[in-house]
Amino acid sequence: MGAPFPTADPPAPGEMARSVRTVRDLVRQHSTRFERAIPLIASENLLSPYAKELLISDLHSRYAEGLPGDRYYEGNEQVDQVETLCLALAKRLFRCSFADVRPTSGTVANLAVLKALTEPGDLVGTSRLADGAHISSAGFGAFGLRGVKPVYYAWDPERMTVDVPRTREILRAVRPKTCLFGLSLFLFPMPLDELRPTLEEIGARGWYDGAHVLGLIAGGQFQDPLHEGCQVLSASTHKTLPGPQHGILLGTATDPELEKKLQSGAFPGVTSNHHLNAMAALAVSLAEQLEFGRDYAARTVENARALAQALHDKGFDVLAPSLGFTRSHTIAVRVEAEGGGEAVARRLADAGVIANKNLLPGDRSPKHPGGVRLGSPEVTRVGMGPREMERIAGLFDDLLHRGRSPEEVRAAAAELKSGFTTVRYCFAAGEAAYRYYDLVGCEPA
Ligand code: DSN
Repeated sequence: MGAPFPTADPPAPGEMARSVRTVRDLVRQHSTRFERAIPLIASENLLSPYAKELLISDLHSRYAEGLPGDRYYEGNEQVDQVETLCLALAKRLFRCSFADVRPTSGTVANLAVLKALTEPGDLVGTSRLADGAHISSAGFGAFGLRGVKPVYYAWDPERMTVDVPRTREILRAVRPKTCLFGLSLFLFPMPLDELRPTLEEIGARGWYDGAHVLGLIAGGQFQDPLHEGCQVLSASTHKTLPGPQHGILLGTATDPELEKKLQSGAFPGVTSNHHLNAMAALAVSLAEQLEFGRDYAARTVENARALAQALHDKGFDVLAPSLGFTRSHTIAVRVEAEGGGEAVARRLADAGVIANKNLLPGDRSPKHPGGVRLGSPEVTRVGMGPREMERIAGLFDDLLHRGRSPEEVRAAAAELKSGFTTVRYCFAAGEAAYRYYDLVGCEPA
């Protein structure tokens, strides 16, 4: 008897094994490529070995809707203890009284906040995408899903942050109930202290999307929004905080009603299960950050500034030179003279340097970004320092100014990277030469 309902055509002999092998081969090729590359995507990082191991644990197969001690499923005793520890570590690391580790990504965390703080039709203060905001703020992103309307802050392109006097005028005129601060091209702190009196005056809540700078906040290298007037901090947990791909909500103790709303925003609002394997990996990452995060964050910022300076010295148009280029993990380079953001990012990738094209303030068309965004989290994580940042700037110079071929530069990038394939600033560091890029497992028959 055939299947009672329609099914796909049966696979050809060997089709399954070919598919499995193809996927494994492609992932191997990807891993090898990254092992030999200089990874400069500002939003990426490497997991520690102990955290990574938990991603393939049995937790991956389980459900635990609800909160510790109040679940909809049985069998969650150990999960409850892991989550309780994860929450305690998060509160300790960020010196705050509220945490929720159930959002499964930064965008999901933002949706949970939108559900908690806003109603459809509300006005919400934010930055423009062209000024570096995350796509959550866009009509085609989380803002649009919740049906809220953005009220854009004025931008100061010289200081690469919000223009305070003009933004005060906008906020007083429009009076949004919620104001979101935070960027994906996040070079300098937001002027929270300066805008706080205006937010109080108009009765708006401060909300900070700290995805990019979460590890820098934890490590005391960037502004601390929960102690500068924001009631809620949402973030992903895998950028400057080198944890698993997951999300988090953090808050202050000022409003128990708000905390309840954030919790129900997370579940059942925008998640069902919360990816328990990633949540456990996050607990390990938070514990490692309490130990190593201060040093790692300081080295990350130091490397970003060193890379910016070295590129500037080689004639690249790195933004904000008079301000020291950056106070975060990210730098922005205008590359119109080198062919524009898209062409340059592609040429870099061909040469083993992974970055992304990026819109910069003043770009005339969103389809033709004038810059590239570069980040130091991952190169710092594998132990590189200012000397290696100079060598990386040399790769840019060789490829984009001196006419070296992508093959030559790719070989030089691989040579540089070959000394840096061990993840640092984590529990296993020093215990074993852990090669992050290795894959384990047997071949399919
Ligand atoms: N897409 C990420 C970034 O690269 O900034 C943010 O989610």
